[in-house]
Amino acid sequence: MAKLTLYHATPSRSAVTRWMLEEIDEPYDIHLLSLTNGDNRKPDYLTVNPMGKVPALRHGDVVIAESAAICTYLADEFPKANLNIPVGNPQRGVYLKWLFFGPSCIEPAMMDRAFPRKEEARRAALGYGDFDTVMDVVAKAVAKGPYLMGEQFTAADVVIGSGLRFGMMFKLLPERPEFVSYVEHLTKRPASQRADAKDKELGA
Ligand SMILES: N[C@@H](CCC(=O)N[C@@H](CS)C(=O)NCC(=O)O)C(=O)O
Repeated sequence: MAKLTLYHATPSRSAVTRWMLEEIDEPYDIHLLSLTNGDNRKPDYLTVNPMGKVPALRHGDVVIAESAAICTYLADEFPKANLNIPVGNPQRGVYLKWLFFGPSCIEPAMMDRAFPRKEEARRAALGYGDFDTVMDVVAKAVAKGPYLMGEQFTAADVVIGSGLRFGMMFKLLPERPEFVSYVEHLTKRPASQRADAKDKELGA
């Protein structure tokens, strides 16, 4: 089987993909980069991800960047883990919506709030609309539980759950009761706990 290597830094958004790798329960290697030392901007790594960002994942000859894309890829590539909604299942549309909602709505809404613009942008011009609507839509989706897709835990929970978890941890997102209980439930998963423990060890 083709080897999996995660280009990783801790703490960083790469934690999302480490959790996903633990969920699929396949062997993988870690290529650790120090963001503090600027390893992510060195020529060697720019050939892996010209954006100079972590994470990136190498699987055999293919290299994938962008945490949500990596989670989507792994879920489809390793269907035995039952973390995807396959092509042909009508629910895949909703599943993909949530996978894209993380990087295209939650993340920019959160970062625009953390680093406000000098001039207010028109709501219609922003892909996410406005912060409060994004929060309301996510709160409603996670309130039903236990997972975004109902009874099935999927890669979408890894992406959205991580976004909410780290957003609240860094005080960039409100600690809404729906977010808190959803994240608490997700972080009890053995794969999430393994990923945290391994990253803690790396960071020590
Ligand atoms: N959209 C990217 C964002 C990745 C990202 O911003 N990673 C940060 C770490 S949290 C990084 O590599 N920062 C180093 C830098 O930009 O110099 C993803 O979700 O994978």
